[in-house]
Amino acid sequence: MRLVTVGGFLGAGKTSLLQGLARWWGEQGLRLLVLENEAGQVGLDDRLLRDLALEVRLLPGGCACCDLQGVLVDKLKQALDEDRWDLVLLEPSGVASLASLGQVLERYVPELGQGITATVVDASRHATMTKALPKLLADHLAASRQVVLSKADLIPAKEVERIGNQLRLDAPQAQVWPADLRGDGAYELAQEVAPRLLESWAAPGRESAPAGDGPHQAQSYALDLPPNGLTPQAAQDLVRRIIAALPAPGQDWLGHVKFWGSDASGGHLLVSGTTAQDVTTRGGSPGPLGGRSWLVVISHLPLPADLDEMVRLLLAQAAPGASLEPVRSTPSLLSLDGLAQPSA
Ligand SMILES: Nc1nc2c(ncn2[C@@H]2O[C@H](COP(=O)(O)OP(=O)(O)OP(=O)(O)O)[C@@H](O)[C@H]2O)c(=O)[nH]1
Ligand SMILES: [Mg+2]
Repeated sequence: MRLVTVGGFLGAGKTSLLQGLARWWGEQGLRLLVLENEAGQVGLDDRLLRDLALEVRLLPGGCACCDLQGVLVDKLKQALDEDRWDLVLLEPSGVASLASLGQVLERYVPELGQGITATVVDASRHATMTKALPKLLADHLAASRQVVLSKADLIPAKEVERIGNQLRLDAPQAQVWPADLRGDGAYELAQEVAPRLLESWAAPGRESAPAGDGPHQAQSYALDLPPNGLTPQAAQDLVRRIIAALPAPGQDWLGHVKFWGSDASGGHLLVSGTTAQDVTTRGGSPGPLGGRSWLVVISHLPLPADLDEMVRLLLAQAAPGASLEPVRSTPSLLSLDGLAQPSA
């Protein structure tokens, strides 16, 4: 289970973006739980989201990063125990500090790491935010690798461009997406942003990242392993075989293949390699892996058209009974930012 947080100031467009993301991931077959934190006692956004047939749980009457910390932790632990969610989408209140949220997660729900964070910045109120709440804005930007510049329709294009450039300076680790989130806008944006969010799980926003270096192709997979279905050694072999099967293996191929899995006690394992020779395993020495796992293939060369089939075949050999779902059907373009190494 992964946690995706959609941060941003009050009314910036968090729920709008979350709706688009949820629709996109729902169509990919991911099982979604939404946690809606409302500063007010009554939830409205959760009703909006329930209309989309999403399971939504409400954390009303305060802020998840401070006064409702305990409630948030309980809800996340409950979701982990239920063991039926691929993604939990959290919308904190518009005044939540994302840095504080990250600390709460690390301390009380370490299974989730720092989660994945996107931030929505309201273009039409950017000037006001920088004057009135510069620390909150900086907090939101620092935590995120994907920054959505909403309400771009409300101000002149030149102004959108200027703010976008400013945000890229303020948050050099982030990709910035000017958008109109109304109507199908959020859903259309989600097709670009959602896969990148899942790819950035290994590289939290707060870490500085190498500068972008041109387009690369990436393909992510959600795997379902039988209980205890894959030994850590077999996971390492799987990554090695995938790298070896890519079109230009060895020195001519520049890329990264990463596998993430967990064992029955919640221990995590990250296997990654850039050549068949340098495949390494990091994580808390877990036992046999099972359940939801993830695989990401990133390449500077076009990925083979039959990559899905190839990966499915290699997975079937490594873990009979496992299934695999591409997180998006077409390989996406992303910059080298996505390749930042996770900490061990
Ligand atoms: N014109 C325009 N309006 C937008 C855009 N994105 C969101 N809105 C509107 O802005 C208002 C707030 O959007 P929400 O998605 O509810 O914002 P939020 O961040 O979830 O708000 P809170 O949860 O209350 O903090 C709604 O009326 C949206 O329709 C956009 O890109 N352009
Ligand atoms: Mg909202």
